[in-house]
Amino acid sequence: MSDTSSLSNLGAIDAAHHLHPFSDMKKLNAAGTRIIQRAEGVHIFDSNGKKYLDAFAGLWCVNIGYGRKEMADAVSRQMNELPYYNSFFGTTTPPTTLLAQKIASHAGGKLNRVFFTNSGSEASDTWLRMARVYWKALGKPEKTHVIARKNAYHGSTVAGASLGGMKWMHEQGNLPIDGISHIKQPYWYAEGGDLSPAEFGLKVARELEEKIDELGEDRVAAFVAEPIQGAGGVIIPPETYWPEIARICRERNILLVSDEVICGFGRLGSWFGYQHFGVEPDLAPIAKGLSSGYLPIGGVLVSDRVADVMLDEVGDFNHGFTYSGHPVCAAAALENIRIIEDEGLVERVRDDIGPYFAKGWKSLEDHEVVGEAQSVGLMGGLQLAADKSTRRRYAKPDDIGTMVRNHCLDNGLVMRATGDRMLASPAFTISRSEVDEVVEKLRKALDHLRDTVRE
Ligand code: PXG
Repeated sequence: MSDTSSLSNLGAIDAAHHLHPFSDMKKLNAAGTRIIQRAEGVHIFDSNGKKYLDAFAGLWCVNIGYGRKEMADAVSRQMNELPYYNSFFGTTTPPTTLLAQKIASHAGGKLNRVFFTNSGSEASDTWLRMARVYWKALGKPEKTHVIARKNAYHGSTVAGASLGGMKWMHEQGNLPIDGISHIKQPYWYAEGGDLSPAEFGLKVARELEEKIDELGEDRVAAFVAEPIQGAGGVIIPPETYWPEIARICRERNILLVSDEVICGFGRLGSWFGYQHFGVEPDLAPIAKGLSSGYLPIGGVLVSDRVADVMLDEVGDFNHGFTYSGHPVCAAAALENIRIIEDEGLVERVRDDIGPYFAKGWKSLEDHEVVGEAQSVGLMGGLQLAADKSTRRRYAKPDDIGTMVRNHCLDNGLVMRATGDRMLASPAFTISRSEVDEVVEKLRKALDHLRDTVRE
């Protein structure tokens, strides 16, 4: 579809036939949809030929950048050799098995096995069932409850959206399903009050302990959290948070589940987010960066603790998808990981471009409308504030964030806004001058906010 004339009525066709995810279709159809036609490196181009620097890597996923010919070649080779075969009835395919081994080689510790899915949402459904099956096999059929966090995102299937802590998602479709509770998120800026970040981190972690006491330890199967909450606004927990969570899970004998869908495969400058925070989960859903979004694939990393019980006690796990471990998607993921390894991209994020990004991002904290600007690796969250001296927030956070985001878009920069937080997660291949451009364009949008909104 490189002939732009053939795209001239795509907008009308889209309005007539295409229902977009997470969208108000009436409003979108009235405004008109943006058609993204091609991409290269960190840039995307729309059907009018307008170029944008994509500081969001698609949707937190195109970590090796766009336009990698090696990826197209690897996929094409696999399609020609074996486009599909399942792994249900005692079979597998070479890329599927080799990918499981490759992922385990980076997972470290006792995370030695992978169950494949097509997405992060399916990974949520998968680990939830697996955790319950695990406890039942150990003679604890009552240990089914999961504790998750408010404002978390774990997907959009019935289980994924229930595990997630987004109220506005629960309101549609009678969610959450039974057996899921949500505790506070470690969002110090908005909810920390007079506590120091370190004190607040401990306090919210200990809500887990309180919730376990309330429910009864023998009823709680697992706790799930993103190492850094992504869609919820890049909520970076205080340093005290994760070690305390790990202690509680260990002492109370509940499974720790680290949702690695965004943080996995290098975004924080470590192969997995739990490694950055120095904890080891029992289960870890993955997706996105596993294939850098070139093809859909996800999965669940399974520790020996759980796998041993599944193998020795459970027998059949009655769960799986037609495309679990799809060979072409697995070939894409293998090639993606080869690129990350060969180009040292995890190390680049940790030692080079991550620190460079952090410096530029942090420099925005001097701006009048910025409360704080934090990042880990190439994941940045910037808090907008009406009054930074008191941490007072704007009255209409969604409008404010959208205004900044739209200003960026008009100037050729793709960012994401969650309420009054601006989020960045660029490709690991972004250059220093491209990082400078992100910071400069975002600063201009912040100026625009300062000059237009007076509260
Ligand atoms: N867990 C996490 C932490 C995620 O970020 C999922 C699970 C679900 O993955 P799938 O592949 O089923 O989408 C996600 C997905 C946003 C946005 O606007 C974020 C996601 C998906 C869609 C939009 O930030 N994350």
